[in-house]
Amino acid sequence: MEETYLQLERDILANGNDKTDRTQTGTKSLFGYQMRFDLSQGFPLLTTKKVPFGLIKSELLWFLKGDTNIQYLLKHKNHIWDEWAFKNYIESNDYVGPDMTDFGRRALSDPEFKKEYDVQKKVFCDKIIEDDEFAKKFGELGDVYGSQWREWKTRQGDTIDQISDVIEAIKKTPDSRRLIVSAWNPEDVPNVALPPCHTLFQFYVADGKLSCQLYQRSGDVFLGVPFNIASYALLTHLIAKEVGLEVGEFIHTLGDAHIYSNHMEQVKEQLTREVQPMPKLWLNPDKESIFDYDMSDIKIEGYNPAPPIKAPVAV
Ligand code: DHF
Ligand code: TMP
Repeated sequence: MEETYLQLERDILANGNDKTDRTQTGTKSLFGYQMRFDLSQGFPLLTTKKVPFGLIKSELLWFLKGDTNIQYLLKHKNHIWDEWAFKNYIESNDYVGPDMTDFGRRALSDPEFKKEYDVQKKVFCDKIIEDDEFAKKFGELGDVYGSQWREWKTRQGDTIDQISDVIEAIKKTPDSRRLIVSAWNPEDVPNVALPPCHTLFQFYVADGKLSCQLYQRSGDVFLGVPFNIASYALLTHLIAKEVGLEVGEFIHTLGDAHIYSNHMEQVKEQLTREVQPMPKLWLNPDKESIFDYDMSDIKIEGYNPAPPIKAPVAV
């Protein structure tokens, strides 16, 4: 299964278009790519580098709570969304520290600046955890996944809980061709920290198995995509369990699938490594609703990955 992901990396290295991008890092990219993962064969967590499953769990539980404030993530020692909240803070009038404009790129090229940046970001994160008022103001990422999934705002002023609705629909009309959750709301796109990368997903039931296909408009193949694969595999397992089905396939369809220019060496290193058997997922059998899980109710077993490979995230 992991081989399909490694093949994506190889295909981009061999045939990717050189493109500029919003973050000014530069990428090699392909448009339109599909990977299929048979979830009955094992859990698709990459073994050619260690992928921190704890962070994937806490991020998914955060989405499922409908939460869009990074305070929950920070309390779970998850820092994958820090930069996007920090950006809002330093651009506000409340921030009085040293100039942090363009911190993502400057931290990569200027070690003195990086020290200062690390200090300021730590101060920011500590304050988000300790000060609820501050967190309300600056920990909020806007109408990102949690909000669109659980509280999509309608023109009438109501909200739609797309996750609850899709679960009900899978139970009542498993053959429906409308089992869809959309995170892409054109009205909100100009106002969010980062417009949804995983844009829309659809479920499909056959032979007592639940499959899920994701359309991801933009995929950071080295950093984000391994998280996205594991996250949607986990979501499919959670929903399958609640509706009483086995798991089928996770189908990952990518729009712009890219490798950043500062991830090339890491990708080449990863491609020299040998694939290990896929781990297995354990879910607490006592939990019924997808909304009842805590961190300790979800575990990964038999995971023996190669060491992690560090790479800078483009902000
Ligand atoms: N922007 C970009 N340019 N790429 C992304 O993948 C991305 N992902 C976001 C938000 N913005 C993004 C949310 N998801 C990491 C993984 C997923 C993620 C954000 C960051 C990441 O840095 N992963 C590291 C480990 C981080 C850690 O241990 O704290 C990794 O090596 O997988
Ligand atoms: P973009 O909005 O300019 O496409 O930038 C978003 C970047 O973040 C892009 O490199 C894709 C990456 N990304 C993922 O790959 N997966 C994710 O889950 C998220 C949130 C972002």
